[in-house]
Amino acid sequence: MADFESLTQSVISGREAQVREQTAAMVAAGVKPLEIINQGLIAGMNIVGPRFKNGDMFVPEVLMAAKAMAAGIEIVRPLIADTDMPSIGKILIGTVRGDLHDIGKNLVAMMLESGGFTVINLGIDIPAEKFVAAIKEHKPGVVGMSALLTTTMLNMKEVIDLINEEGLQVKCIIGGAPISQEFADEIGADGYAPDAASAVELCKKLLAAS
Ligand code: B12
Repeated sequence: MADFESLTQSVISGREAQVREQTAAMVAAGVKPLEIINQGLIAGMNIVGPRFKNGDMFVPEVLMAAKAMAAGIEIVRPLIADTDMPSIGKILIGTVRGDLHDIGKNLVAMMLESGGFTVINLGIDIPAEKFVAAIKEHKPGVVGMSALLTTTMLNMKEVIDLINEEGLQVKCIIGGAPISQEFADEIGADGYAPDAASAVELCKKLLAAS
């Protein structure tokens, strides 16, 4: 049977088939599902996050690692009752209206999931009304908006304005290549993070403070 260390290594190297095999072998050997997730699968992504942030890993490798981790989680998830799956908070995330870029947003979503958050990923080209409807339905602690174009980043303000108009209690964070802390302050966002690993830290900080 594979040990946690080699499962973690398979996640880091993005070896999806191997992660599947090793996870299934661990399940068959009676290892607890949550231990497989925390000590094997998520442990791998916890190493990938900082490596990506430091420039030691690149986007394609991170996506492969995240995909490999997700393949393992798929095997284990049915064995865990919903209530046992620990979640440290709910995050809603989407790319704003007019913008079709989603690689970075999906990385953020996957990193948040591997960090223990429940993530509702709305997708791309999401108008303010749709963000607001989803906030009412899912009641997240944080809503994350992504934009990669200097034209669509202006649509982030629309979302924040509508959230305020409706009096919804939710922290708003923003990100994407053209976004800065200065812009976040300007449109009244609660936070900005330059990359996926920092986004996880930011969400933890905001939810701890609320
Ligand atoms: C891939 C790509 C595309 C793909 C998108 C595929 C997809 N599924 O996403 C396609 C080909 C579809 C595309 C289309 C276009 N693109 Co384009 N694209 C890119 C490119 C090369 C890479 C973007 C990317 O994925 N980066 C990698 C990810 C990991 O980085 P990231 O998105 O920045 O995300 C990180 C952080 O920003 C942060 N983050 C991201 N989102 C969030 C959200 C939150 C809440 C937080 C906290 C953090 C966070 O964390 C992420 C991980 O670390 C960039 C160039 C570049 N260097 O950025 C151009 C770029 C963004 N595109 C550009 C343009 C102009 C276009 C088009 C208009 C081209 C055209 N003429 O048709 C169209 C627009 C389509 C549309 N309406 O959106 C320009 C934008 C210029 C500008 N300043 O506005 C860029 C900068 C290229 C350039 N130099 O001209 N594009």
